[in-house]
Amino acid sequence: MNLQASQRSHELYARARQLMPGGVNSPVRAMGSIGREPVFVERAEGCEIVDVDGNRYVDWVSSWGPLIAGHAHPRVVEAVTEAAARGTSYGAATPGEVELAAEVCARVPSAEMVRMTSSGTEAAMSAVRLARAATGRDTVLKFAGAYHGHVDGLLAEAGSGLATQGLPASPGVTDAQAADTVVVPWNDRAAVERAVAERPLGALLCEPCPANMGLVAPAEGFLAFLREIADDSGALLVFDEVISGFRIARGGAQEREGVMPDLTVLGKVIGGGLPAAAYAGPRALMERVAPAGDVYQAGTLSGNPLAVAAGLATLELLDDDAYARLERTTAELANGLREAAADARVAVQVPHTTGLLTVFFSDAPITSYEEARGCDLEAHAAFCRALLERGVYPPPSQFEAWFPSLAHGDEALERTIDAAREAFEAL
Ligand code: HOZ
Repeated sequence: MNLQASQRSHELYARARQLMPGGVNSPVRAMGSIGREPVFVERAEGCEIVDVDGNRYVDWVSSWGPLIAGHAHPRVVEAVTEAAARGTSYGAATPGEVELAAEVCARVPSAEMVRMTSSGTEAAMSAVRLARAATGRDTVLKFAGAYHGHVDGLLAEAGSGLATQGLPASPGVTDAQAADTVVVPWNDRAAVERAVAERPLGALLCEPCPANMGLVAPAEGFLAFLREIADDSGALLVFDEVISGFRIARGGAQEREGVMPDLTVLGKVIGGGLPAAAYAGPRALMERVAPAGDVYQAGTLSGNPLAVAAGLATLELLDDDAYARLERTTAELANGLREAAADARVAVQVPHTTGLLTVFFSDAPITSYEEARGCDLEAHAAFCRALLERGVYPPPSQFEAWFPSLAHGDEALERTIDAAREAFEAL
């Protein structure tokens, strides 16, 4: 498919750079790391986005995860429209929040109580605060390449946008905040054991299905090992399921892997495309949160009625059949990309799980952030540019994941795999 010249996107980008840092409100959208200008989106429907120049793309970003049902799903649009007509925000309790909290507790195995926030960053920050309060310990452990939002103390060796920009950490984080975080390599048991032996840790924080350094699965038994060492050392185990929650299974990675955290951080799907996130856990722990307890956290737009309506409408669509379809779509996409690369004699790894995959340009499987950083990023960038030129919108960074949705059908798969075949051949 030949696209129109991106004249309007180009003009908007020039204007945007005068008004917003880098011309965007979140760095990866600028597409700088793949060596091109951003696409400015006009509208979206199902699995397609349409840019301001009238170009249509099969969208594999899906707003980075919330849109598991696809863009502008009629049930979600209807729920949000109805909610908006009743008022957009009250700063007061609503019945919808109770319903959504019940739905989260019914789905996420370790959740007995939920506190909603507006973003995953807030939810991760608040979960860590609660873990510190509960253990009386300040230091938390995180993994290199994991991303838990832009919480000051958690930016060290973070994946996602920092990895994309090649930033090891961010200026502006105080030494004291940085000193409260220990970073160890993902899947490295000995490094975790050493960190735990060195000082008391309040929390072991991980993405149980890491997708912010690209998709890098936990090694066999690694999550169970984390559960055990957390118990033995008195640290809390915190799972950041902002991406994996409600996506890789009904109850997220904890259900799929059979390992229960003390606290779970949720985001993305829970808001169905509107700003919502949450943290959840057992009653005894969650009742430390104000006003039930003494750990303070609040938000004007927390539990916003539009976001709650979108989240509930989205979760209603996620039954067993939906997960089976999502699994099939993801597997077909992963297989198609692998075959297209093999036919073009390009070495790639395409790890996938339900609703997530990453294309790594490497001849060996990726098990850590270090290995992810060692992949051929130039080839990845060229691949992304070639896909965009052919009407396929991939995540414009290797340190992210592709997000198949329920709206991606056979035609989208075929268009994508055909474009990928040409893109691999062009490399
Ligand atoms: N870093 C976010 C994905 N992991 C990107 C958010 C955005 O640009 O919308």
